[in-house]
Amino acid sequence: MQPISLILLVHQEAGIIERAVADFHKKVISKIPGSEFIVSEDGSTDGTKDILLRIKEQYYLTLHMGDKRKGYTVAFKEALALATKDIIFFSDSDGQHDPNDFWKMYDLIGDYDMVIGWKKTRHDGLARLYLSKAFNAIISFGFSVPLHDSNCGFRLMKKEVVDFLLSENWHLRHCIGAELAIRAHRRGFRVTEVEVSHETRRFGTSRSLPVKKLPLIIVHILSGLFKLKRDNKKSLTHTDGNGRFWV
Ligand SMILES: Nc1nc2c(ncn2[C@@H]2O[C@H](COP(=O)(O)OP(=O)(O)OP(=O)(O)O)[C@@H](O)[C@H]2O)c(=O)[nH]1
Ligand SMILES: [Mg+2]
Repeated sequence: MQPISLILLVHQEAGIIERAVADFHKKVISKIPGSEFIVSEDGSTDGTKDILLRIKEQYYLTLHMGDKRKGYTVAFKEALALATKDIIFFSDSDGQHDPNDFWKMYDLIGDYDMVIGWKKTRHDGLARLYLSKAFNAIISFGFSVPLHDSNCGFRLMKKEVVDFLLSENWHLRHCIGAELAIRAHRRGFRVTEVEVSHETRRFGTSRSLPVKKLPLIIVHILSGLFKLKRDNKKSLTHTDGNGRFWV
């Protein structure tokens, strides 16, 4: 078995983080010798930091912590840069995913470079479900990446893809998972999806789409997608140094 780097992103998860770490350790890390367990936390004020420091040695954690909240995308990029193994597994740490689903992905990584979770039966509010459907339709038609859940926070990637992604500038602060899928696909990496289970968030409140900020978030996503599309055109455009170009 090839060892993996398992990454959990954490912000304000005092109610669930110990259970989540124990679960991922028992069901994944302890079964693949030589693997590493990276936890990237920042800005928590609810006791999450103390819990992580207490369980660090018990679960052999590589802790990456910061006092100020960095936001999901920055935290994600920094955590990916810490991974040293050839296969990198990433999951949200809010207890909504089942670590056992990792094995479906691991079975596929010989044939694919990125395996993304598809929360087919999703436990989120109605508004979020519709927004997600619309978003994935845009990704599918606009970028020819026909995934049902392109932004899923549960995925397996080869280090080669991650190294490529880390070398690029990212635009979609609110949907970085989808952007990574698009960039990998565009570069010719093999991207696929696999159905995973999804539980209701039991601890803490849902934070990812605050109603008040929704209009701004949508504008930001659309402008990010536009930039991504433009990058795409640029990368498909060749120039000969004399101002002539072809596509
Ligand atoms: N390190 C770090 N982790 C974060 C940050 N924001 C969110 N996370 C973690 O990223 C994961 C996903 O964030 P969530 O807010 O749960 O996003 P979501 O799953 O789309 O939405 P809800 O579960 O409905 O809130 C969780 O495990 C969070 O703890 C951040 O700024 N820094
Ligand atoms: Mg969540």
